[in-house]
Amino acid sequence: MENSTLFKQLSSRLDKLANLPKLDDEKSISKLIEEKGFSRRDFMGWAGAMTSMLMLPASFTPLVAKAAEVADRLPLVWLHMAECTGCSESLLRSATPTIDSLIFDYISLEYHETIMAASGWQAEHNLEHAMEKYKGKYILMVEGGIPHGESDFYLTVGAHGKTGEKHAIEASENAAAIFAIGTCSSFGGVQAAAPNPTNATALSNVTNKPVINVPGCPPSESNIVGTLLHFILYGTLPALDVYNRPKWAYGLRIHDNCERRGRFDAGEFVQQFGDAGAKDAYCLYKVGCKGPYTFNNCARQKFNQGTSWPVQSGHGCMGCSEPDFWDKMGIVHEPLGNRLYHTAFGGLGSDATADKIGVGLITVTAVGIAAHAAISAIKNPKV
Ligand code: FSX
Ligand code: SF4
Ligand code: F3S
Repeated sequence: MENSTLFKQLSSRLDKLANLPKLDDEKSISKLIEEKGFSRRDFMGWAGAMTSMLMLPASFTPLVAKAAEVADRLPLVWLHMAECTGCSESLLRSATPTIDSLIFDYISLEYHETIMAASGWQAEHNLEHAMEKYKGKYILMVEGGIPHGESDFYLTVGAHGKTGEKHAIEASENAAAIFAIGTCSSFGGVQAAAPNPTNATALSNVTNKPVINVPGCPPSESNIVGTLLHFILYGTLPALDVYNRPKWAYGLRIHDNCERRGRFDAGEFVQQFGDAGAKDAYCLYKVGCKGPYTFNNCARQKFNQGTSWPVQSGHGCMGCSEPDFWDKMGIVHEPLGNRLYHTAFGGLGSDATADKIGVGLITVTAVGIAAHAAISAIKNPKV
């Protein structure tokens, strides 16, 4: 689509949203920004960065700013399942609030167990009320894996002791859009790791509605807010990869944008934590970095107000935005190539599962990556 046509299309959607009643007349994004000590310039800078993250031309920045301004027109329901609450923490618990986290202060968060004041019967009532009042209009974000089948009683929520699975299914029924926030909700996550005693599974396995996965354990605050802004702007689903992840965030490997990539290409590897290579920011592949097999934008977006990300802090990527990373990405501090070498010619044998496509890709890539690391060790035995 031509940029000018897209611009008009997004503008007219935002105009329609702007005409919907504000959920709180007293609140406005500009007031909130000022209260928290940001200037209009900071806000526009943030909107510019968001625009580029969403892979839109810079001329769309005013639209992204407007999308943030009308974010309060869309009610949001956020459910917690089996997880550590790291996804919410990623977004909300920064020492200094970012503009990303302000958007969540501003949006009409109708239900969120971590931050709402209500509890017990009242909380459950609020959820039912929001789902009824905003039927077909609310955005649903679900965090956490969902114990299901015979073991769904490993998770009950609220005064009625309703199972998490039932909550998730009911809330999905009339949502305008559904996002699985974090690897747990997207793919089952840590509690679905073998032997998966609670039979935890992905949100997409318990609802028949379309689910957009925003994985990462946790995902960055910018990927969560970007997801929301994308929906406000377009009102449709983003382009997705094979695991239903938005391509704007998960289209490239960690390895593609890694600041240590030059070290990798030069065959300069950390051999063990604390060695001279580690101090010189050499590549972390040999101490287990799974960046070559992991699709996410951490190297660009970073965490904690954009201060750092795993590789920058000296630890390899653990593959946390990939399905079943606990089981499939192997031992944390060992290169994946060491394991896949043995299985490359016979595939992954009995371990092959429904996401064979991804695993297949990983197998081929892993052989190449491991071969590079092995050859560079011969050429450059000191590193
Ligand atoms: Fe935790 Fe969210 Fe990991 Fe899971 O994050 S950071 S265990 S993805 O569901 O709370
Ligand atoms: Fe970066 Fe890891 Fe790739 Fe090395 S292997 S360049 S540390 S992503
Ligand atoms: Fe996760 Fe790797 Fe990013 S471990 S946070 S996907 S660098």
